[in-house]
Amino acid sequence: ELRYPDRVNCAAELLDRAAAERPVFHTGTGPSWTYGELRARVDRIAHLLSGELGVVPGNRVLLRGPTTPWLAACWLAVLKAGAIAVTVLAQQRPNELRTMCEIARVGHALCDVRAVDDLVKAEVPGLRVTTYGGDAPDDLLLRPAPQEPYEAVGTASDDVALIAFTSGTTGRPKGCLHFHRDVLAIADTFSRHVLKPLPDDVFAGSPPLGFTFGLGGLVVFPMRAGASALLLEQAGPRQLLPAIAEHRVSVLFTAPTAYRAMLDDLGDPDGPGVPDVSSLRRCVSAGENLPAATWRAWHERTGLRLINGIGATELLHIFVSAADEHIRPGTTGVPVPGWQARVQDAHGEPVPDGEPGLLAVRGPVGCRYLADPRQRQYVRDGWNITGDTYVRESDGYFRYVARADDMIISAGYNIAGPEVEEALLRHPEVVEAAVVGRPDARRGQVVVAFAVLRGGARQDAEALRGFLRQELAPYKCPREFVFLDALPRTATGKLQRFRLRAEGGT
Ligand code: 3SK
Repeated sequence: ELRYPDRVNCAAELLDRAAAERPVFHTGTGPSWTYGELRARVDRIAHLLSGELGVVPGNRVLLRGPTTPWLAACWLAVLKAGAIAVTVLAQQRPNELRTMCEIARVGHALCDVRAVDDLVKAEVPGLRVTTYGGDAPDDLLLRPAPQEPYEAVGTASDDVALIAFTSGTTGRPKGCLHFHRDVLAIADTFSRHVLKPLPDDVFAGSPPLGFTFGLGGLVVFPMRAGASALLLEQAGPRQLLPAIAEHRVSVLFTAPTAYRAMLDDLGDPDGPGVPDVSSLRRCVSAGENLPAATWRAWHERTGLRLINGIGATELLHIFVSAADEHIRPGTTGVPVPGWQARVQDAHGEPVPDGEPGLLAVRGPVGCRYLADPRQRQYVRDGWNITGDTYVRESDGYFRYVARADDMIISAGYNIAGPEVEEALLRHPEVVEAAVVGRPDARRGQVVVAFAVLRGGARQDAEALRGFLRQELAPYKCPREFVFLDALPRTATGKLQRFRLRAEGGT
């Protein structure tokens, strides 16, 4: 069991893990930061927060900006000063920002000057906005501040450190409260037991710091290990590949879609100008289902065993996964040490191995929605119900079936959309696929497939239909096909199936 002292400030813990001269953050453009430089910059910001900005412990401070060392420094300073970081995404629009500020009762904001317009447009009553990274005299980084070390506020281990928002794939955003000890717990469970990071590791990835997937992978995990991270403002597959080669990235965090896109760009290992990814030793895939075909293609091309995982903003990070030789393609893995998982029915009764049911987990971090009645659906009898349908195999491995609300019932058959998507992705011309059920008077629902094709491929629904008939039982085969340029996704990269359900088919 994980034990932390009654008083612990997770920011101070993370900042003190390495010698001053060790690197902590690299960027695509400027010089790297050392732990010593980061500590000094965090302390300056913490002095300003608790001095002239008037922030007191327990105040909620919104953080908004592209992924930069300064955003990470602001996050650490807010926590070190005993305040609560409210993390949002740079893509969120004024009305979304206003809602989140209202829910979290945010009084202050630290905002990258390049992202401030939408925050101003949000017109949040009483919000005091301080920008950083600009040239105005009142810019956070240009204000005179005490030079001496800042003594971290002695927060309790169960004081709230951050509020992370999730809207899932639809609906009013929910603010998830997480404690100082939770931040350490995600590093001491998933990172420690699955990633097993070393001080010389260089972490990188696509999720932004406003998404707890990125906060863990790019700040908490590397710093807990005294390692460093490459923080990229643009971190799509096209930017990641050259950055991996240039910065000798060794631990990578991204989603299955990005692994597929990178595979396309990696092409033939002996071809000319192929990016060098030989520095990679751990590659984490999460955010959505990882098809076995993607796992195999990555393994074949790089020799690396992709680490699959399921996480949630409600539970801060990943709770089911597997390491090294325990990884089994086509499954998510087993409960991460420190976590328990089971599959249960709608009444909370465990279902037998091999049968689908709802994934329920419990461990060192729990879901605590801020003033939201949906708490009662998420946490039942001490178990967190993630909303995913899973099967537990007889050997204890957990296999993803679908989001619970994405099961399709057509003419009495239960069809898991991801199974049909995996079959579509085996077609050489299909780059991305999504499958939904559309209401149908005769069958209840019919299966509709959405496909993004490789550039130049012919949109031929009959050919795809013929291919799928070889791969799937006839009742699972889509009745309709829709060809799109891209699939609709949330700001954190999750597929928005509700949008597809509203689309027309062919
Ligand atoms: O997939 C997610 O939603 C997630 C959330 C937080 C941390 C990690 C992950 C994968």
